[in-house]
Amino acid sequence: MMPVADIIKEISQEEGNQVKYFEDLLEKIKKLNMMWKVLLFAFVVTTVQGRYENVNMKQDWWETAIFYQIYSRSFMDSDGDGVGDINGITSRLEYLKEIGVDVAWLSPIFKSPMHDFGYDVSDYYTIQPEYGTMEDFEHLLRKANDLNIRIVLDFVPNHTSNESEWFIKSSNKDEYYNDWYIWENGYLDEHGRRRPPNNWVSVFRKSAWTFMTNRDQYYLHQFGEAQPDLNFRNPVVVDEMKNIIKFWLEKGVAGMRLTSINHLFEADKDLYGGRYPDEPLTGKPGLGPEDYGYLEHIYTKDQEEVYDMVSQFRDVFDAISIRNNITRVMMTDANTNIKNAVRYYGEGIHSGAHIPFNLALVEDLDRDSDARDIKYAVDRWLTYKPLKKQANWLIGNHDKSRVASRFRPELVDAFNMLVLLLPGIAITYMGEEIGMINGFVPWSETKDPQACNTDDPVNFIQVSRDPVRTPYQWNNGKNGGFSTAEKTWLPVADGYEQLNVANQRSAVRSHYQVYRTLTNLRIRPAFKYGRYESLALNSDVFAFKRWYNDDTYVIVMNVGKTYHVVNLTAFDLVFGQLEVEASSVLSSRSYSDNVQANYLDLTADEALVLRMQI
Ligand SMILES: *[C@@H]1O[C@H](CO)[C@@H](O)[C@H](O)[C@H]1NC(C)=O
Ligand SMILES: *[C@@H]1O[C@H](CO)[C@@H](O)[C@H](O)[C@H]1NC(C)=O
Ligand SMILES: CC(=O)N[C@H]1CO[C@H](CO)[C@@H](O)[C@@H]1O
Repeated sequence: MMPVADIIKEISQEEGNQVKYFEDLLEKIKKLNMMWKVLLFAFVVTTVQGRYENVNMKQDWWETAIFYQIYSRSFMDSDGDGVGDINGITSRLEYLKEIGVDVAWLSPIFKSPMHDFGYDVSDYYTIQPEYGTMEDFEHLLRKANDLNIRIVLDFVPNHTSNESEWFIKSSNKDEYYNDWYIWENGYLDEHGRRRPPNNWVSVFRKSAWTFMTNRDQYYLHQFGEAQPDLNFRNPVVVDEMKNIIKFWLEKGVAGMRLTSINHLFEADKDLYGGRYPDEPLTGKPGLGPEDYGYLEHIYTKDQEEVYDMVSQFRDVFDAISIRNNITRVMMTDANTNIKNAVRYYGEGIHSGAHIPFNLALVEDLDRDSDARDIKYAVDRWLTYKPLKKQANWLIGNHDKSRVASRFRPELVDAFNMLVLLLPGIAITYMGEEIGMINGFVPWSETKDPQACNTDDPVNFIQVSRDPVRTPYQWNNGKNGGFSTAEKTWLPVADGYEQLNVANQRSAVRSHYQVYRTLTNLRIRPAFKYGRYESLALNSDVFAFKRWYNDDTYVIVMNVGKTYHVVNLTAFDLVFGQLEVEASSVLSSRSYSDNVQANYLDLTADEALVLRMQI
């Protein structure tokens, strides 16, 4: 048995932050007699707590930051052409500061013919002229820096635009660019007609292969026809992608988000006799050979090579972070299953992204989800996530129906509480802080290629992403204050006269006010470093606890449509009175009201942030 004095000495000398080390010690202490046990236990716990503080205080800038996604085309138009632009964003940076955002992440601003609104890049080193110039962008960076807001850029590595010089040269068999894309001959059917190489379907519907007459070959495009896939098995392409990352990081952006990362590679055709294999059918009812869901995407998504590529990209971020003595964050976006999703954190010899997007709240929840589904979605992600990595939360983006429309407007505050108060990084899609709703964009004005590709003036609405991209609603003036143009690129959503920032800013209770309260709360240690525990108190009421030392909060939300009385003492160490820190807009409770832990009545849709009184 280890002498007590030695144990104390060892604890005192321990320099690192290995909590495991203390756990081992606690094991040893268990074997001592009772009195020593009690004394030593108290000593170890106090010391460990101190160490936790030290460890936690070392958080890097991004680890609990709030990221705000700006759909660049729709945020603010400075020159009256009906399209959002960079100077428009610059002019609204104070607003981001006001609501407590740390990072503005911009949807693509690179030169693009806009077939997919910037997700089809024709030149990665140039700003889209419609959005401004490089000088405008540098001005944005300077002003953001003055306000201590960081800028992150979207980067689309999977494909370029079909109007990029690289693609045009490749389609002309230019020697250097010849192998930059995926070119195939296709085959002749029994009638002697030229057919695509296989059955692969684009994410936006229809064959993933398009014929180019000048090259007399098909090119692969996993997304739209205007988005030819780059060939990541060509090392020259990989080098160029790294150069692009370096270029923007050196210019001073705080990070980049790599989109659709799991599409970078297709199966290696050499392993299949030189021909890309057909993908098997899913057998899902109601789908035809032109629908993306018709096939099981085992050869076009989530290929093993992707994880090594991510690791190579991360090395570029790390090299520049070290050189500039500040972390440049790598974010990745992959729509995939949870086991693949968490692989983007890195594993074994492969380093991963700082922030691999967590789509759980977006993909796993819908209008029918109840408190148990929310708990399950949150806890499931936390369970799969590597223990020591930071979680991240988002509930919407430029591809997904808005919270107010996907769930209901009354739940906007509850979902903002989730995103902002769960442990880790929070990501808000612009407009969610004021509870914007999907706009209505008729077929005649539809722009989204995913919707246009349906060729269906009735059902296009089910896949159209235009409704979540309508202009930001600043005030009740012309075009919601977004633009002075006669016509904006997408119509402003109905109801902007009431639902806008100016109105909500002057109201005593509004989504905007709740959002600001939440971003202020986030600064407290319980939310920055604190631990997390959750309960579905019944099928309608979800609650979670965050605490740090003695400071304990309970966030409780009734996502059902009926009144409930709940007992929060179901949580360990929650009792007595709690004080209201924040409440959803329609709640009758306001700041500093008291509630009883063992008897809390909640109206439908009511959501509260409560702090335990001691
Ligand atoms: C690029 O693709 C779009 C959409 O299919 C098409 O309209 C356009 O003509 C193409 N441009 C070139 C240069 O091939
Ligand atoms: C790097 O930055 C940190 C603060 O972020 C500072 O304390 C340190 O001195 C810097 N190191 C160098 C070499 O500039
Ligand atoms: C969430 C996200 O970034 N979605 C984008 C993925 O990539 C396609 C094609 O580039 C875009 O259309 C999506 O908007």
